[in-house]
Amino acid sequence: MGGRRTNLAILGLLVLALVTGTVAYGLGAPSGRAVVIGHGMVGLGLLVLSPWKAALSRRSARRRPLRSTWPSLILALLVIVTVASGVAHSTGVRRIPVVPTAMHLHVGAALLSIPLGVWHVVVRPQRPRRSDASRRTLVRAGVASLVAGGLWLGGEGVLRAAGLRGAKRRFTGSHEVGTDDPGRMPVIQWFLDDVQRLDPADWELTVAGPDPRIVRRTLRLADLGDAREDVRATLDCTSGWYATQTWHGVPLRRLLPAPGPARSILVTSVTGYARRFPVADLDRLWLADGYGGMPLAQAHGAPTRLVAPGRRGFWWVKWVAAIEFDDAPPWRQPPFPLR
Ligand SMILES: Nc1nc2c(c(=O)[nH]1)N[C@H]1C(S)=C(S)[C@@H](COP(=O)(O)O)O[C@H]1N2
Ligand SMILES: [Mo]
Repeated sequence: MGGRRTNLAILGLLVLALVTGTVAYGLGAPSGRAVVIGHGMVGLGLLVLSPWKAALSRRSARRRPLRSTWPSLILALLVIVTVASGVAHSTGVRRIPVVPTAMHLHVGAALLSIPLGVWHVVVRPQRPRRSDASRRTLVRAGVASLVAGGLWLGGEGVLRAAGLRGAKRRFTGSHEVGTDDPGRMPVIQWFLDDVQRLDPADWELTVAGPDPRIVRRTLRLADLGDAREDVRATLDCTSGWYATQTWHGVPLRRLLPAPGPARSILVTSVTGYARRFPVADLDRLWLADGYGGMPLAQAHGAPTRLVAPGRRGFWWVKWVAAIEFDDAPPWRQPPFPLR
């Protein structure tokens, strides 16, 4: 394979990896399984091309002084770490030295590689040629996809044959930890939030209707009373684990007045961490104060947290302080929390 084509193929795979990885990160429903599988195939595709790319890089590095090649070396290292930690995660490795989980390393190295990758494309451009858009390229891409798909299936077979934890990962790629055993469930802060230790006796929830001037109420824990029901739901964190629990909570539909013209529901934590949901989710969200027959632990959101089946963990706001109807559309928020 020519050097130019190899480089373009690598670039294409890196872009695909970022897109599928980002989508997979937000994914909560099994219908998106193909994206996660595609993400794995792209990673394996990079592995397959790596010997060709390594030869090209060695040649290029020999022609240039070290001061102009070190950013490329760091980029190569970051991509290698990203693929290796992705493979490690898939096999079932969770803990590795220094970083909290293999998934943290995977995402961290990938994010760091973006600015270097952009720089690399700018200073070492590879122009596609008109002749690249040929049937031959299409056939090659098809063969490459088949090879990557075969490798992916082979890899899954190996995980199964070796009885590795990775064989049982969920459609999101997450591993089971602490199902029906909340004490074993990890405690995860998205980014910068601190674990809160709140006194249930003092807890107050602000509930505001479509027009806060008309409906604004304060609820206390005792008010949840008999409206609680059991919900079997899976908390699936983007750091690569999931746990299914029987949660005890009140459906938001029963806590909130009719949505009226509101377009979204804003759920805010005492810490300021917040997520905005479409009003259609009123029937799919619960305010929970317990799981498995016991009250929530403080670190898991006591006195109350949101239970959002079918949504990734970062939607499950802990230490809920306010639930408000709002005119803003549900998409008016960063796709992932920023704090
Ligand atoms: N207030 C607040 N709620 C939060 C978070 C946070 O950082 N702050 N992290 C979210 C993330 S990323 C996950 S995976 C779940 C983890 O819940 P757990 O700590 O009970 O396992 O809480 C979510 N709710
Ligand atoms: Mo998470």
